[in-house]
Amino acid sequence: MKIATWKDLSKAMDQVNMVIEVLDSRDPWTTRSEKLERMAGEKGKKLILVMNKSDLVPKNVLDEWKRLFDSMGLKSIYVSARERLGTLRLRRFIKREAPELPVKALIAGYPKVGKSSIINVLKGRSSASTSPIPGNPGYTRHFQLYRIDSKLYILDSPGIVPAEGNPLEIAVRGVPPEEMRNPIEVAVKLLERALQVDPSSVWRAYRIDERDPVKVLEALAVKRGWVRGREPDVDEAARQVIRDYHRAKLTFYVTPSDYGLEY
Ligand SMILES: Nc1nc2c(ncn2[C@@H]2O[C@H](COP(=O)(O)OP(=O)(O)OP(=O)(O)O)[C@@H](O)[C@H]2O)c(=O)[nH]1
Ligand SMILES: [Mg+2]
Repeated sequence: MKIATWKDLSKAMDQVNMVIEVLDSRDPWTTRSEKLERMAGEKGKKLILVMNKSDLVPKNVLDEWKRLFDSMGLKSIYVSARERLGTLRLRRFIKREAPELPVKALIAGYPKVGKSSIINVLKGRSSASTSPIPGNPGYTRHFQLYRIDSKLYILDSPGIVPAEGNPLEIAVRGVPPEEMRNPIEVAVKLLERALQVDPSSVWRAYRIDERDPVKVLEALAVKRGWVRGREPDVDEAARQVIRDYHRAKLTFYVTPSDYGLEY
């Protein structure tokens, strides 16, 4: 799977005058990249944060994140590319924050936060290709410039996987589930996180009433009839759990207070 290197990203950033950092609303804090933000700052590029997938999170929680970012002096907005919520507002917001018009903006962020989907809703039709799972056909491999309208151009980019980032997000987004060396380890961490922040998330997704992540994987394998020899195929169940997080079948969200953040 191709991800953007920092060198590529730096070159792309030199060609624009604005950076749109896309975050997953389910966990905007760990899908931020400090390095990306620092690079934008050093290059003197205007930075805005877009929390996408807002359809998966209650509005009061989105407002909390927004207030936190406000208090940090970061300009942010939440949208749902899938449900086309807030997308007209987003277009106006980008233009209002733009240092000049017409503006060329780089859209960047972790894999699968919905960068290409945002371009498509802004354009009003599917131009940039998208995919549900990292590395699946349709994911973004190259930088490509899209004309949204006469005043707005957006440069799409492959996902970034910042070395300093959160290990779970890196593991989940940085490698296609099919290619993971140890999907069980990743799925167990993901399930631990899900059960910690929302104990009912596993039940909602699978109708499995277990609190131990390994038992959840075993139960899922049994339920789906995935066996290897006579043992439940826990590897397959692990990959499924990771895919289900991307597809938002297994879903949970965090709030600023989950990180002890105050504002
Ligand atoms: N629930 C929900 N899903 C979304 C939303 N926006 C995008 N998605 C889904 O998220 C997945 C990833 O979207 P992409 O637009 O391919 O994400 P990307 O950031 O361009 O991904 P890469 O190019 O691989 O870095 C797709 O399956 C989209 O359908 C949204 O607002 N809500
Ligand atoms: Mg993309």
